[in-house]
Amino acid sequence: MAADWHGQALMIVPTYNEKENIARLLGRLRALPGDVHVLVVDDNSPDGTGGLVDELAAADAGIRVLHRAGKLGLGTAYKAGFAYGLERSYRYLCTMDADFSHSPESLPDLLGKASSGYDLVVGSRYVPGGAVEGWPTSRKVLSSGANLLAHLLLGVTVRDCTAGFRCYQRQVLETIDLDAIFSSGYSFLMEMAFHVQRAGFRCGEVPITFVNRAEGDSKISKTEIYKAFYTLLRLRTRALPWEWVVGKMKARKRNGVEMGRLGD
Ligand SMILES: Nc1nc2c(ncn2[C@@H]2O[C@H](COP(=O)(O)OP(=O)(O)O)[C@@H](O)[C@H]2O)c(=O)[nH]1
Ligand SMILES: [Mg+2]
Repeated sequence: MAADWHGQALMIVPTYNEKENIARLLGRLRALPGDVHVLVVDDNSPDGTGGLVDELAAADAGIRVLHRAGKLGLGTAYKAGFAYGLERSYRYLCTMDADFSHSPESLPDLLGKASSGYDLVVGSRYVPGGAVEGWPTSRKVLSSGANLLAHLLLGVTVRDCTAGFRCYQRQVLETIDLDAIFSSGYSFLMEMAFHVQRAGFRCGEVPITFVNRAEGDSKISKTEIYKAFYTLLRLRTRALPWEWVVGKMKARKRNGVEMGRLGD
């Protein structure tokens, strides 16, 4: 019997220089049961990833590509993909990396859990049965540290809230104000997990084995790491430090005006 997600899922794959991976990834995604459609969001990759996907899309209506002018960040790539999926009738909007760190064959597990009543399902390294292979210790510490802080500072219950292997039910993305998500890069993932939980949606995880990429280079930079910690702080205080200062100044001005009026 066909699972109830069959024919209703879109996989969004952001790419920046993934020429060595993308054709094989698309092949494996399109070989899955349930006719999962794939949208590649390419930021004008200098290695020609976008052009390669154009060729594959010409031969398969289940593959589409969104070309953006330049490297605009992972978070905004997800947002562009969500907008595409929401304009169409997809019920499940999924995301994954292009580099095989996320196994395409685990996707039916995520979709199965989502269709059993979870609004957001994360392919997780940090639940029993999950694992990380091939990462240096520094990267492991960073990832665990970010997750621990998200848990302690923000109360995020998803154990792997920095993971990009996800399945959202469409109502989540219709409800969350995506324009209000501040992060444009990797921190987007943490910020989304926070907002989805806060909006009262049911979040679940399925264990995956995350395998470090064999081809191409990671695009995460030191700046993205600083931004992640900044995002934690920002969400904790509910405002950027300068937003807080501006807010105080505005409040003082308002009070001043009111006191002035009282004195009239
Ligand atoms: N469109 C787009 N994709 C990006 C950008 N930065 C990273 N990616 C893609 O996002 C995914 C995750 O990036 P990756 O380098 O694998 O990060 P890591 O797994 O954290 O080391 C990959 O598919 C990248 O090609 C970006 O600025 N724009
Ligand atoms: Mg990766």
